[in-house]
Amino acid sequence: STSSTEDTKTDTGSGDLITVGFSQVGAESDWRTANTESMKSTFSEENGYELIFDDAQQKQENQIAAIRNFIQQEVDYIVLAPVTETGWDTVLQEAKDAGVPVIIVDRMVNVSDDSLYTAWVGSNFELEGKKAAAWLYAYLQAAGKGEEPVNIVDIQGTIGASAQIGRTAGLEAAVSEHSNWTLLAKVSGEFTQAKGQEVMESLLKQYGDQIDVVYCENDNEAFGAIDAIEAAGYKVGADGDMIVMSFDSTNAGLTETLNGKIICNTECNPLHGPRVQEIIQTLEKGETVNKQEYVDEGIFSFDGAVSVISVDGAEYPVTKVTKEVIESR
Ligand code: GZL
Ligand code: ZN
Repeated sequence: STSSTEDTKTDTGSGDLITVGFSQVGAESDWRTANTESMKSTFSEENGYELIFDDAQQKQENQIAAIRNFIQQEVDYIVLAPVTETGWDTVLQEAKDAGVPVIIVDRMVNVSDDSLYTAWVGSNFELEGKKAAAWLYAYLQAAGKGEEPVNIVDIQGTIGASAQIGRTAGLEAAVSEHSNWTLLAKVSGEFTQAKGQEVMESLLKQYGDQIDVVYCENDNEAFGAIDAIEAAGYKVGADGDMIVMSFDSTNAGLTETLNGKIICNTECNPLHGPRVQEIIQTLEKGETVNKQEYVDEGIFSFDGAVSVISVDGAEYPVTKVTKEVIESR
């Protein structure tokens, strides 16, 4: 496979390390980099692990090859961050037949038999989308624009990734609820800055200043979209031509939220390392683990006009971004 597999263990020969094979999606975004860092720092040799890391460069076939490689190497555990939800049954069956437990992180796998994985740790992506849409509704209400027509474009993530499916679903549920909201277009920005800029350029050619809201499904797409919007001579922000919303709340994303170019940033917690370690430690003791565990996530805004939102009857505080908020994370 063209992916890079690095074995991070310096051979101590001690043999008592727990060997973990981690198949990571790629390095497409700041969020992904933070997620990889969390896994590498958790599964270190001093913590008692040998981590075999594989970067699949966003290609499922590379992830499948990496999993087969881990099975050959007789790792103790396989951790998979699946690029998209489908196409995993065969290789997960091979891992099951080889007796290697598989832990899914971040996005979900859509398999015929969920005994093909032991546990999943990640985000409630549809809730993320619903939170962002609820913030938009409250923001427009607070600005006295609750009844005005609102034209939205959705720069989606990698099509078929749980984060894309959930964030798009959350927005579309709100669009169907608010008759004055129109979803002009949904186009994949593949969670990258380059593609986000390219997609925004074509959306501006097609819709220009008809666009009121740019709903970016991660920070790197938002950075690209902002560059395209400003290059076309428009202004982003509360008092600009259009507002840009985003997901991930990476440090770079919150910095753009602090300066108002991103007006609302729904957090996506990349720190799966500790959760996965808890699961492995529980399994090592022969105990059972929860099938699904959601990580906690907040929502940030530039404009403190909205301090709380409600989704499906539950309330979520909105944190106004400050320098201190960014430094405290
Ligand atoms: C979300 C994760 C997404 C991030 C993007 O948990 O799957 O993939 O939102 C990343 O930044 O590319
Ligand atoms: Zn998330």
